[in-house]
Amino acid sequence: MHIYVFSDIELGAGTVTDDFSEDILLKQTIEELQPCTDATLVFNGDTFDFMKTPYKKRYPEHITEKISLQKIKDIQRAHTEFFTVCTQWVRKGHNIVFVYGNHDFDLVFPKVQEQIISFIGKKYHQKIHFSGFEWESGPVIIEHGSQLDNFFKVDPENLLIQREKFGESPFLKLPWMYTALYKHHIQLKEEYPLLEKIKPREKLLKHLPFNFKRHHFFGSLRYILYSFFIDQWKRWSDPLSHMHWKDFGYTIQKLLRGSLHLDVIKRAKRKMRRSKHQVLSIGHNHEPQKLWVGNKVILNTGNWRDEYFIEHNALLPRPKSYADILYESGKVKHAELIYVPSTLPILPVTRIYSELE
Ligand SMILES: [Mn+2]
Repeated sequence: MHIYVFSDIELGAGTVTDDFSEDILLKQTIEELQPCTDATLVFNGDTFDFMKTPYKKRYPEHITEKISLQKIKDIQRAHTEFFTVCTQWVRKGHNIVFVYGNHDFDLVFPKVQEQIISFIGKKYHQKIHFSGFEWESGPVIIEHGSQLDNFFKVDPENLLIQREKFGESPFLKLPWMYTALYKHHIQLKEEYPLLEKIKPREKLLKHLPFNFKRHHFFGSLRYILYSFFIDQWKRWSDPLSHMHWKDFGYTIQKLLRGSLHLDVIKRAKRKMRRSKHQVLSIGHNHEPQKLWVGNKVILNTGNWRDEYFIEHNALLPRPKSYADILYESGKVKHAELIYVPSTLPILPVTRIYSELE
């Protein structure tokens, strides 16, 4: 069995908050894959960026099936090549698996799944699978990684809730951090779409003016305090406003420490030590990495959205990456990360300053 894993593609609707633009590169990469045996292409979460896809130019919090269905249609219109290459792949007799991430557990809605199947080709429906938050095959286990992250973990058995007050349709039970990003940070993202694509964050911070940083630090602090001490009590009947004291603790701690990373590796290692699997593939934190845990391997497949690395006076487009895993009769033959150079142009570092103007 030959498995290819791509994570964090983040296909959006072609708006300013859509961070994916290398459609041709992704299509070519998938077209050029040469599986030895029967193969499965795994899209390991955040394939679709429902989070940053607006609905009627806004970002409604109570996300029903109707809203997610419209979003997936808008995403398809902006990224037809993705669906075309999926069709080519299943036509060859191979399989596709969609694993949920924190930007796309809208995939839980049956109509969203049906719509994706119909974009790829209804007659191939048996080749297209939606596996929830995990997928396993022989010695290989694949999950996005957000379930290992305190901020984005959700209860997979209770992804939907319903409250009369918000209409008859069930809506996604988003974790607090999701709503925070969705309500508070999306404005920042719309205003400064480039900043969030730049790594490492520590280096980016050196280029930002003190007043800008102070303004946004206090903005975030105010938002967290307001959410915890006032807003959730004011809107108690809305389950999405609830902020657990643990969330409060984590966010405050992270903000004060200036820690800007998503911690998933520690938990991934722990999970791997206990697991019967030989290979774990994750994504989520956008840091490609091959890591050994004893004789087992963790492959972090990085991401496919547009990201830059600050080096001297330039913003260098980061390479994309995917996992190539082969196993035969339960034994792993190889498990590698493959890097694909980005086709985006190098930007001068001054683009940071022009965005702030
Ligand atoms: Mn993620």
